[in-house]
Amino acid sequence: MEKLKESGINPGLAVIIVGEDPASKIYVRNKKLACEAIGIRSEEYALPAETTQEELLALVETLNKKEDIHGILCQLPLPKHLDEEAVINAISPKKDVDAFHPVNVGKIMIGNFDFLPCTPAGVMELIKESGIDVKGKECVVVGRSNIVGKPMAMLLLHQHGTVTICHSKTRDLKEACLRADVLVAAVGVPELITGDMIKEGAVVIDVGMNRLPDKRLVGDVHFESAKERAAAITPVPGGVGPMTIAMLMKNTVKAATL
Ligand code: L34
Repeated sequence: MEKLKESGINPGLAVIIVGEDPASKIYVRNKKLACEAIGIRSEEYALPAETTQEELLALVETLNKKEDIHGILCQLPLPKHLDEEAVINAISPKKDVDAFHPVNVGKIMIGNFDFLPCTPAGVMELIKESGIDVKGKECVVVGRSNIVGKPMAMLLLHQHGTVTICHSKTRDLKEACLRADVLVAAVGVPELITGDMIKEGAVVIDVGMNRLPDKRLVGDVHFESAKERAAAITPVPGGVGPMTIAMLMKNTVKAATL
C-alpha cells in the first residue's frame, strides 16, 4: 500500500447500505474495518429503508463520477421495493468491485476479466493456498445464484475442474455430492450438507451464512459430521466470509490501478 501511495495511487471504496438488515450491517462493518486495517479510504453511505430507486440511482451516478472513488459496492439484498438489477447496471463496470455488472459477468465467462466476484474468488484462493489443484477433479457446486453459484462454477471450470451445478430441483443431491472431490455449498439452507453426503477425503467449502432463531451462525454444511469425512473443510464463521472481504480489498486496489 505504501508503494502504491508513493506512486500516487490512493484507493477509495464507497459502500452503500440501504435499510437496517442486521447481517448486512455486520458485513459492511467488517469491510470498513478491513479498509482501515490496510489503508484503503472508505466512505459509507447508509441510506434509510424508504430510499427511492431514483435517490439510490442518483447516488450511484454521483459516485461513478467521483474521482477519488475507485470502487462502488451496494450491499445486497436491497429492500423489496428497490430494483437490484437496475442498481447493479448503473454502477460503472470500472468501479464494479463486486463484479456483478453484466459487462464484468460476461468477461468472466470468456476468461478475460478485470475483477472476480469476491466470494467465489475467495473460495479459489482458499483452494489454491491449501495446495489443492482442481484440474480434472469432480467439483460440485450446490447453489446457482448469480452472486456465488454460477460464477463459482465458472472459476472452477477455468481451473480445469469437471463441474456439476446442483440446485433445489436436483433429483438426487446426495448422489451428486458423493461424487465430489471438491464440494462448494452455497444454497442458504442451514446444515443441508451432512457427513453422509461427503466422499471420504473430499475438500468441502462452506459459503453458507445462516442465522438460526437461537442466534447461532451456521453454514450450509453440518460441520461436525462433515469434518469426519472431509480431508479439508472451512468453518463458519471464520472461513469464506473473511476471504470475501480480502478479495474486496484486492479488487479495490485493482480498480485504483485501472
Ligand atoms: N454487494 N452484497 C454485495 N457484495 C457482497 O460481497 C456481498 N456479500 C454477501 C451478502 N451481500 C453482498 C458479502 O459481503 C455475503 N457477504 C459477507 C461478507 C462478510 C462476511 C459474511 C458475508 C463476514 O464477515 N463473515 C464473518 C462472520 C460475520 C458474522 O459474525 O455474522 C465470518 O467469519 O464468516
